[in-house]
Amino acid sequence: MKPNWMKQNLRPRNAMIGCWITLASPAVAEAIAHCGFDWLLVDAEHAPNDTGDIAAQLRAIDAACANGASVSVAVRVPVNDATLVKRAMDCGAQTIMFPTIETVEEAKAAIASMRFPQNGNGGVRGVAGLVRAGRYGLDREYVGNANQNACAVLQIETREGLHNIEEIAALDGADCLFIGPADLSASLGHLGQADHPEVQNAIAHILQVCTQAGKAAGIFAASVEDAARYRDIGFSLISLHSDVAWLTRGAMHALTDYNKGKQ
Ligand code: 3PY
Ligand code: MG
Repeated sequence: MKPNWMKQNLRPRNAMIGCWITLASPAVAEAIAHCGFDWLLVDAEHAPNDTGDIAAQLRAIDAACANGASVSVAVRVPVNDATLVKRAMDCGAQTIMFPTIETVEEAKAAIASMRFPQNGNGGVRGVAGLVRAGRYGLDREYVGNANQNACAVLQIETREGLHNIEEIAALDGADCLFIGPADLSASLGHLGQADHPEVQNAIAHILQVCTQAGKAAGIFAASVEDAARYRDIGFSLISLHSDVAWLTRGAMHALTDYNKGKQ
């Protein structure tokens, strides 16, 4: 398996621009993989993706990469669960995003679920080499290299996560803390108001804690303007919205232009 580009490049202030893949469609994943983003997120939290769907989208993105694209992939599991992490990693995911990490114990469990037990690392990932990630057993080095390629992106998106942020950021193996603005706003009592000053202060605080801990911070951006602002203040992993947003916005934009021409 190739080294994990995202892990190798995750560091404070090194912005990588990405896109959420939510449409549960290998063709859409493949098409967006050709668009020039640095990374993509195959979402199994809110999108209707089971393990087989994740595998199909990873295959499609790999096909794009074999055909000229260059993009790294993360998979968001629906919940912090070692079995789901194992299955996504066996399919080929090297970077896992965990929703709603609230305590240091949850963060430790997430990190452990990504690692094969080795040298007392606390890893609990079940071992299989005969899986897609290990080229069905033909990659003899897969099992030995998998731990060093494992990249944990932990979502901080609740009041409790915010409260425990220093401890979580200090953990070895917490490669990136990623803000979910929608859930964070709701948890802070401001549903649908990511621009609320309390939410924006929380975002600034998380970024500052990450920077002090030498960790990369990430965030989902709802617009190009937000994404550029997050890049300029030092976020590393930025998602420029999603496949579905670009599809619907593009369609509406084209239709508006067409209708203007009729007047
Ligand atoms: C959130 O905003 O809550 C996310 O998880 C990312 O969109
Ligand atoms: Mg969320």
